[in-house]
Amino acid sequence: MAKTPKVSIVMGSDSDMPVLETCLSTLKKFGVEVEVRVCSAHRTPDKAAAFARGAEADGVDVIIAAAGKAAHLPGVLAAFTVLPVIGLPIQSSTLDGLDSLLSIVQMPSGVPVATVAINGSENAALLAVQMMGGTYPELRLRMHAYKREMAEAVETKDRNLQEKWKGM
Ligand code: RP5
Repeated sequence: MAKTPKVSIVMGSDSDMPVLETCLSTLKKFGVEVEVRVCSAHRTPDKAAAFARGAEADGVDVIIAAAGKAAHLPGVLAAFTVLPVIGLPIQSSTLDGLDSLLSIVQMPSGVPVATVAINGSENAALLAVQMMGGTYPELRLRMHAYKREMAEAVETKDRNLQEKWKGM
């Protein structure tokens, strides 16, 4: 049986889950198999290492790792796997997510983490789909359709605004 595309969404705490709902639903819309895990680089470091080490054998194609504050989870997972890791900085209560963003994006050479915007949940999912497009042709086709629909939606908004303000 052909393998289905699979993404692991890993978050540092279940308090991150509200941000990840969009990520989850976007991946589901593309027909991607998703597993959702809580795993902390600081509170459960051994689990984080074991998860990342086993992800490839578990059939995971891409890992999306979300974390806030001193957000080391994406980098730690990337250290233990050759799978692509997308880092999703969570907006924190004290520094507005700038702490999370910088903790995730400033990886040293040799261990990349593809970082999306603070709370950029949808883009994390779309980037994962695009990364898997070379392996799964149906995902690439769906991404083409997604881009067309997005452009059509903008054109509809443009027409509606022109109509509304005509002659004013
Ligand atoms: C990080 O610390 C988590 O990713 C979360 O964003 C933040 C706060 O975690 P909780 O104290 O809410 O569990 O590890």
